[in-house]
Amino acid sequence: MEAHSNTVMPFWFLCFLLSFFLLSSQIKAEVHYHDFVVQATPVKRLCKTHNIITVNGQYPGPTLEVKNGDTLVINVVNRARYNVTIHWHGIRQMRTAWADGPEMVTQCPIRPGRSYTYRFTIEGQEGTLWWHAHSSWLRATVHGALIIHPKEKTSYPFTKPKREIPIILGEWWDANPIDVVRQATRTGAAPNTSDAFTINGQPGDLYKCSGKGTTVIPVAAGETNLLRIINAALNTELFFTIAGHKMTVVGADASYTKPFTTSVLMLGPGQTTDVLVTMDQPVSRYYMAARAYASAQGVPFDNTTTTAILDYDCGFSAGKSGQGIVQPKFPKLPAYNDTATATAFSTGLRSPRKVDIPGPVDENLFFTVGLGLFKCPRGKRCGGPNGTRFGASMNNISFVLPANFSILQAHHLGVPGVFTTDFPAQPPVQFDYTAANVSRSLWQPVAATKVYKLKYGSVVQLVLQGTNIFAAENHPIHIHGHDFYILAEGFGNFNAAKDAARFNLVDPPMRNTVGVPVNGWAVIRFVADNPGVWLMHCHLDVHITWGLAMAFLVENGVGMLQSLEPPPADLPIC
Ligand SMILES: *[C@@H]1O[C@H](CO)[C@@H](O)[C@H](O)[C@H]1NC(C)=O
Ligand SMILES: *[C@@H]1O[C@H](CO)[C@@H](O)[C@H](O)[C@H]1NC(C)=O
Ligand SMILES: *[C@@H]1O[C@H](CO)[C@@H](O)[C@H](O)[C@H]1NC(C)=O
Ligand SMILES: *[C@@H]1O[C@H](CO)[C@@H](O)[C@H](O)[C@H]1NC(C)=O
Ligand SMILES: *[C@@H]1O[C@H](CO)[C@@H](O)[C@H](O)[C@H]1NC(C)=O
Ligand SMILES: *[C@@H]1O[C@H](CO)[C@@H](O)[C@H](O)[C@H]1NC(C)=O
Ligand SMILES: *[C@@H]1O[C@H](CO)[C@@H](O)[C@H](O)[C@H]1NC(C)=O
Ligand SMILES: *[C@@H]1O[C@H](CO)[C@@H](O)[C@H](O)[C@H]1NC(C)=O
Ligand SMILES: [Cu+2]
Repeated sequence: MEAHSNTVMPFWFLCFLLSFFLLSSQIKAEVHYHDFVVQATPVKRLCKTHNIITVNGQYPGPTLEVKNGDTLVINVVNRARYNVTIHWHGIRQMRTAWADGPEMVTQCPIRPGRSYTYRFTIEGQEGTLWWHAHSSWLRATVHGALIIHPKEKTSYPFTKPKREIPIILGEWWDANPIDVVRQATRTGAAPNTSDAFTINGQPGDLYKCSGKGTTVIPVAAGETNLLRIINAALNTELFFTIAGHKMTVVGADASYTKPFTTSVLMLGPGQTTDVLVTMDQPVSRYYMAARAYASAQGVPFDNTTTTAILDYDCGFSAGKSGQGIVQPKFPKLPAYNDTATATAFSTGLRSPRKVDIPGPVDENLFFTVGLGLFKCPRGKRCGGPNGTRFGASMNNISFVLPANFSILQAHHLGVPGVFTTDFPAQPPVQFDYTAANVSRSLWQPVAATKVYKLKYGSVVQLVLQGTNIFAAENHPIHIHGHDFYILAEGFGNFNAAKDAARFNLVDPPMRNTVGVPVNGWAVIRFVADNPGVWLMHCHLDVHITWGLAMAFLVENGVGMLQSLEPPPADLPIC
């Protein structure tokens, strides 16, 4: 009897233990450790080899896959010859602003030969985000996907897709991008436009010397796949489409959306879109393609087209039956200036169900966003229009990064003289923002490091108003550390009396980057529930270089859980 029960008990117990572990492993939060070595890596594109800066020798960089609730610990080692920082785009970073990454805003750069460990937890986010360098123009090649799965893989609010495929749209210069921005900064002229766009690092069949490397995505007839599309391009908003296939949008910027079907997407740099695509076409090969949505008139842009191939039934393309390679079908792309299509896409996005809109509003803010021109400093020659140098601003303040302390550090340590807290809540001068003839006396902004202070928990409504100074353009405005609801968007000047009636207070989409329509406006609302310093900027790097940025300083609330954590011991200092 004794022997019998001895053999039965452990077996029974083992089963119990096993099922316990299986269950708990599905819900238990994990800690993911990674090493990111930033280094020069030879990469050949468009017939030429360049020593580009990569993470771990990969272009695009490694994909991070985590679950909601997990913690990431990423040791970034800088073996490149440039200063670098890494930003985890769209991650809320609750109380961990020290890990957000924008250079001189939340940290000093990681110098060559040094390292810094970013540590943060994913809290209540699911979907597609990405990471990228946030120092000079390094993000051109230093970027990768950051995919957040639900805690349990079965809990997507849509049928579980067969495959999940990251599609990273990039921008390539046949030059060192750092040289390109340095030249522009030196001369004051507009930087050179890029030479190619890429899909998962490859320009595709329409560029010289590129056909062999074209990205091929194997799929099988009948299955439904999830494409996680990221616009990692530096300076270009992109249309994206697939020959013969409709896309059902189910998420954007790691927030789920009410499913809607479209044949074309528009993503500004920084934005992501998750789409379901059913492989319901005859077995063959189909191009997916991306090219510019160039909303500014008379401004040069890269007018090339990147492609990748959706390949039904792996091996078909190799000509199994000896009939040779099938020429993929090519999709129809919108015209470069097709603002109607861009608008139809952005206004088609909705939250999946009725949302509890934060209110009442504590802070009613109105910020202009746009370009400007600076007079050339005495004794210099400038390469901008008529001998000026390009600038850009929010509420006429052209943002300048501090030199000796990050803003967050200066705030934390109480160092004076690094920034001021007088960023204006309203434009200092009211004018017809979108007129064709904005007076020249208004074109030159003021260079300064100003932040806007927000009380912990305050509800912020912000009107972002594009201007027609120099050139109107669709600006993808990104806020660090916060998601926001987009209540409305429109063209011309925002009119509070008239346009408040257009606010969607039922199911507005939630995003971290909003495309402010060309010569138009967008209204967003968010809760400042994350203490720290949070950069808000245009995600066209050429515009942030010119100063199209500001920062919110969110004060601590009550107690530890509403306060910024202490800085990590290895935080880089200047
Ligand atoms: C920018 O383009 C001009 C004209 O093509 C060229 O002379 C210059 O070298 C380019 N700059 C960089 C940094 O590649
Ligand atoms: C792209 O621009 C170049 C010159 O800027 C022009 O010659 C060419 O026709 C354009 N290509 C397309 C596809 O629009
Ligand atoms: C777009 O560009 C085309 C050709 O350059 C032009 O004919 C058309 O008027 C433009 N459309 C808009 C909406 O600007
Ligand atoms: C440059 O100067 C010319 C001649 O005065 C003027 O017509 C043009 O509008 C100016 N361009 C800009 C961008 O200021
Ligand atoms: C940074 O520190 C240096 C050396 O102390 C000083 O000369 C400089 O003025 C400081 N820069 C700023 C923007 O405060
Ligand atoms: C701009 O044009 C409008 C309409 O033509 C005119 O009423 C206004 O005075 C002009 N404004 C400036 C600053 O020239
Ligand atoms: C920006 O500020 C400068 C300096 O005060 C002023 O000349 C200019 O008119 C202002 N422009 C706007 C749009 O407020
Ligand atoms: C790199 O960062 C250090 C420390 O902040 C700074 O002193 C140096 O000027 C930076 N180098 C470049 C090239 O920006
Ligand atoms: Cu960003």
